[in-house]
Amino acid sequence: MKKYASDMAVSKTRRRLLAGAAGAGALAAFGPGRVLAATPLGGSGALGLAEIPDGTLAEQLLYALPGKVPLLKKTFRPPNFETPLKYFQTAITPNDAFFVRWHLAGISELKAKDYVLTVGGDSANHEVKFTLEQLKKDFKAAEITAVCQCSGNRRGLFQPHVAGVEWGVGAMGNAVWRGVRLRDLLAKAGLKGNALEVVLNGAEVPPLEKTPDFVKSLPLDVALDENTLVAYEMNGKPLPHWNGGPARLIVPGWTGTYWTKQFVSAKVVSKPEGNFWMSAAYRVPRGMFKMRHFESQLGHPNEPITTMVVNALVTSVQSGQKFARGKPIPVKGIAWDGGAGIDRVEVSTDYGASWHKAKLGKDLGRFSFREFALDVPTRENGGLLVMARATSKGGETQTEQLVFNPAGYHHNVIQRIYVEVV
Ligand SMILES: Nc1nc2c(c(=O)[nH]1)N[C@H]1C(S)=C(S)[C@@H](COP(=O)(O)O)O[C@H]1N2
Ligand SMILES: [Mo]
Repeated sequence: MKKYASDMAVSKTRRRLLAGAAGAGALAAFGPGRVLAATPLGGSGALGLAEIPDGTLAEQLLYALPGKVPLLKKTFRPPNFETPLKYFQTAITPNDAFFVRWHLAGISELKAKDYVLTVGGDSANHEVKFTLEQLKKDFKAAEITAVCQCSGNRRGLFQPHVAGVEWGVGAMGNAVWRGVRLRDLLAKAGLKGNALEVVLNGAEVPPLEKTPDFVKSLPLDVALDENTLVAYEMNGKPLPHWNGGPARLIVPGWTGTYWTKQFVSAKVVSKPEGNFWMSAAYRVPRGMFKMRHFESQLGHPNEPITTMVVNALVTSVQSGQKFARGKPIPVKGIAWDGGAGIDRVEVSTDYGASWHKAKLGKDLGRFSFREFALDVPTRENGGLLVMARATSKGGETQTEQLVFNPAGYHHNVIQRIYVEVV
């Protein structure tokens, strides 16, 4: 079994951090005490989750990139911008509100007329090149509704705190993507029998020589999956520059890191891709999460993050909000997972003692956000803890306690929103 130098370092940090996590887990346990410590509306509550540490939000401001509505600024260089909660009130996220995540500051200004995707590699029979025009004209178009979610969505909620972009709940979005199947392009190149992975690269180049280029890889079967697309349209419009225009990869069910933007190079290879972004970054302790395993990239003690875990976001109720007694509280939101589809969302207002099934919205496919709604009664004055819990058709459900990992991935703890009935 393959061993990475970086695994050793992660292992040491992990032991230290896990020791801390035990304490934090106890703090985050069910109970009004913890919940009452929530910041008032307008602070962390404005994001719909009471537990985002204030430090995370102190430097946060709304900023409009060209072509975008004001988004929550995380960093300018590289551009990392999060979608505000209100844009998740519907299942499809508008293009101009869709989150933006880049690793390197030097984003290419690549125009549609100059776009060329090269498909080759040592396990391809030959190298082929496609312009945007050719992708649109020479191949059958395919369309899919799918969630793009950063592995580190909700990292800002981790306790203890971990390093990285301190995302709240909006490092995700759901769109209708249109493009061509990657497998149709790979077929033009021809695959050799020893093909193992497909290595993906975008147009940007690292600003400093010491920063490794952002390169990812996928298992061959995922690259060949009928749902893996090279998309040039998002919600019926040309793909926005910030979201990877002229064309990007869509890997439904898999976390955003594999969704290469300004996708210009696919190399079919016979050996596991070993660059920093595969061997050191985007990895989780091995076996910690139930997800698809990336067989050729397994290591000790960690493995790559792959498919998303089941999750839900309440969009109609915020911590600290007051509701009039006698009128029901409309609990609405969205749920999603790594591709099994959503089986049910249940709501509790009694600290998890009883759960009530919400009504699910229109089914837009197993990779899409699914809306849910339930009116909960307000019989007496006082505090209510609103929780919503999604379960996938694969039988997976959200966790009550944080599954701590040092990179801050896969946060799918059931939200606890404390409201008051007056
Ligand atoms: N070329 C390129 N593609 C990229 C990235 C990047 O830094 N460069 N970041 C990835 C990550 S980690 C995520 S979460 C998604 C974010 O997509 P978005 O900016 O359209 O929201 O793009 C992915 N594709
Ligand atoms: Mo990401």
